[in-house]
Amino acid sequence: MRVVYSPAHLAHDTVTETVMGAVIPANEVPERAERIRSTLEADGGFAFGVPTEHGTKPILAIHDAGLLRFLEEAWPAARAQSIDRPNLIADTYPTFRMFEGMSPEFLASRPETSFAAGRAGWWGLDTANPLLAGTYAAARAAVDVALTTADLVLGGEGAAYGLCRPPGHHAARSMAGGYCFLNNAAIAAEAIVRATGERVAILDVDYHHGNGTQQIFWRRGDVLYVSLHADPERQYPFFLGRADETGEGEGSGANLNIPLPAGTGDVAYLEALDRGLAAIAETPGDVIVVSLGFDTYGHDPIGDFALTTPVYHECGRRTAALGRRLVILQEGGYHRPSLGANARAWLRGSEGRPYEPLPAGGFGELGSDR
Ligand code: Q9C
Ligand code: ZN
Repeated sequence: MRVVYSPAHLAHDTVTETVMGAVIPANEVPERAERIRSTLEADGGFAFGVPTEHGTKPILAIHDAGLLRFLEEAWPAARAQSIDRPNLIADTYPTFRMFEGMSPEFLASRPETSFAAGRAGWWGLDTANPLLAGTYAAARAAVDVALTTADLVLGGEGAAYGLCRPPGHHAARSMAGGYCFLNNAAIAAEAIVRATGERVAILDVDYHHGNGTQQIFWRRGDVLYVSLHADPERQYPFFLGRADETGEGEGSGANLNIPLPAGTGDVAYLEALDRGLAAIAETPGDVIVVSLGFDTYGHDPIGDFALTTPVYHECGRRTAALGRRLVILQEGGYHRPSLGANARAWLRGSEGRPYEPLPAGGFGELGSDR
């Protein structure tokens, strides 16, 4: 399988994040992508390539120009305003309640403010999108990775994998959040729709609901969004991801959320996956964009599912069994020692290659027997 990877992600070198106000070591770190890269390289069955530059046009087909401008300007602006910190994280966000009773027209006329910390709140959902010197270049490179992966599939590959970092599915049209800045999968899906004129399905198997992807395609009938995720009753992003969110207007019925309980294991997960795959099979189209997360793994530090490494192989196999072409893009997954093994298992399954567990201690696989 062809793999697209860019070292630009290394400069988005996050160090800390906060959980309910407490500072903890960052979960979304460069080591994640490096673990996957080295395991796939050691496997020998993956051919690595670099992304080609696609410019801003495909990004602006999905995102507000103001968000992109903010991401580009934020770090230099923070420096110019003498915000002397290793990274910029907002602490004030314009929740819709701030504007209660004010008209949409009035709201649309509000300026984003010029102070860097205020702008970060204006364009952000939460504190989990730290801006650093290398963040903008990394986010742009992740988009190029996604678009190059889509190009490979449009060019005839049955499946290709984009090792995107930072991830993308929490980023909405005008909002970054949840470790995400630009929505790699949504940008790729839109590019495929425009190139083929056909419907595209997005299968989101990250542990978290992809609120950004749902928002972007909410009123669109040409992009089906199917997501398996932790029930937002107990998990981020809390305010979207429920089963009764099915799309509106042209997009009515083109959004399927499958929220799952804590402790979800291999058997229940495969049942839910089959439901999602059945919905995709009912919708015309030849390409599936997979938002692939491994925070569903049993040892993930921020998840509460109980999946094992071998089940990722079966998930890849069942997804490929739909007979559609696959643009597979990396999203989350934070148990670093297992990331390579889990990605390798999923991708091998999707190619019809046998699971063949890594030798114990081989490439850091843990829990293959769980
Ligand atoms: N600091 C993805 O998996 N909440 N994003 C973290 C703890 C945000 C996860 C709170 C989790 C975002 C792509
Ligand atoms: Zn996630």
